[in-house]
Amino acid sequence: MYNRILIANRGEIALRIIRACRELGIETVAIFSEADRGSAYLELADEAYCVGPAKSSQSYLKIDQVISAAEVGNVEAIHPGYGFLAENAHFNEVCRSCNIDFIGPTPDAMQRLGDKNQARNLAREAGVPVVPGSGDLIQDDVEAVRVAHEIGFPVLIKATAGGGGKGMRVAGNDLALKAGLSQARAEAEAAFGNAGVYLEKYIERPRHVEVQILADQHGNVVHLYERDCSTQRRHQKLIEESPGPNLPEATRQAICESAVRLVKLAGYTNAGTVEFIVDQEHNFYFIEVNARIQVEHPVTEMVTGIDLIRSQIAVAAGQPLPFRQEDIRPRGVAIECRINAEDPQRGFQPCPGRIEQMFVPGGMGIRFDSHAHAGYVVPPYYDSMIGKLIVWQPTRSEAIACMVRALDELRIKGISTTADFHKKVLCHSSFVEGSVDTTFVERTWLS
Ligand code: MV4
Repeated sequence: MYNRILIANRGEIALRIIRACRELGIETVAIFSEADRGSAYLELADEAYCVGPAKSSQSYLKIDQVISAAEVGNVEAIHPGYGFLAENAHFNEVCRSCNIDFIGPTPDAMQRLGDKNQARNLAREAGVPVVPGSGDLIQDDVEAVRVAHEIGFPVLIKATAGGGGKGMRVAGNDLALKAGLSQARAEAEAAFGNAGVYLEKYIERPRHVEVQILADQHGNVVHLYERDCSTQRRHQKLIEESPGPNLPEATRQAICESAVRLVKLAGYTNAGTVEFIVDQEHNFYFIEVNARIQVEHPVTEMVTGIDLIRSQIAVAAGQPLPFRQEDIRPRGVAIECRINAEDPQRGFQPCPGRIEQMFVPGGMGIRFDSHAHAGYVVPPYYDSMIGKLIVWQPTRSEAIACMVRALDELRIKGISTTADFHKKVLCHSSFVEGSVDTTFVERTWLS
């Protein structure tokens, strides 16, 4: 096992990883930008190094600066958390060439699955359902029109280097398809330096269901069941839960087994998520793989009892998974609400600033993963998430009631947060029924 790890991240996930390391007896080296200098959670690390000015492009994203901190800190491994450099195959490669373990998949697996079209082809090969669409990247307008007529409109144009909805265009006819194609290409070229696009049939009102997987370096792959992340706004997840509500048991098993087949074929190791969309008839389709730990990983931890960060570190260090698939039994229901420094009244505009007062909820089944506290100043430079409120209860209705109670108890003064908005969502009949799809928030609150 490692003696010393660098955490190439900030905020709640840096704190989450520091906590796991302390429990494992691993020393930690933290990094921070000038905007995060003096953040209280940095005190929990054994050492902390400044990697540059506030802007992430000049600090948390600077590979040479992060590697320098790792060299000076004399670490054996780097945990990238999520965002920043977490899915950067080049950074992953640089870590390895400096003899530092990257806590995540190999650069090869990361690259293969990071290309959405390649991942889609791999899914097909693994016998995992994909949305009807083009067999490969689209070469020209003529091919696009031919494919669209085969599968039927509306179609969705997707950038192969995309993700989180960037470079996507819906088209309902030939004309819109040709226009959308050049727009999507231009957007993808500008954002990712890769203009490759493919076509899929557009699935109306899908649910977003993703499967957590864990794979060690000895060929063992398990899934940790699914999360439903349909409660989102503009590709920003708001609420996540496990298990997926109203998901037939046979569908759940088929989705989870599909995820494992894909991960095995890809030679993927460490923790990862396989994303699916599920239509109104419970047909499921592979969408993409997230080659990292995700924000919403705690709901899976709560229902499986497995610490995902600890598991990531252990498998990166070469340990075999200490459990088999049949040992993993989901229990109860977990829900997570992302507490963001945003004003839902003003289109979820970010609200950085000083937290004047803060009261954190507690009691049975409640977990609050946050680096924030009274006196903490939310910097304007990074994403606006300041904490994650997670509850666990034996049943879904108890979990909803517990979350509403916890959100009532949570007091954050000085800045606006998404806490009250979550209460409205949780009390809405569609959420209570478990029938929310990815269009629910925008249809219901046009925000
Ligand atoms: C889709 C889709 C409908 N049909 N693909 C959005 C981001 C990327 N992860 C995949 N996405 C979608 N792909 C087809 N063929 C609808 C979405 C989608 C979505 C998916 C998951 C979570 C939220 C979403 C919000 C809008 C659209």
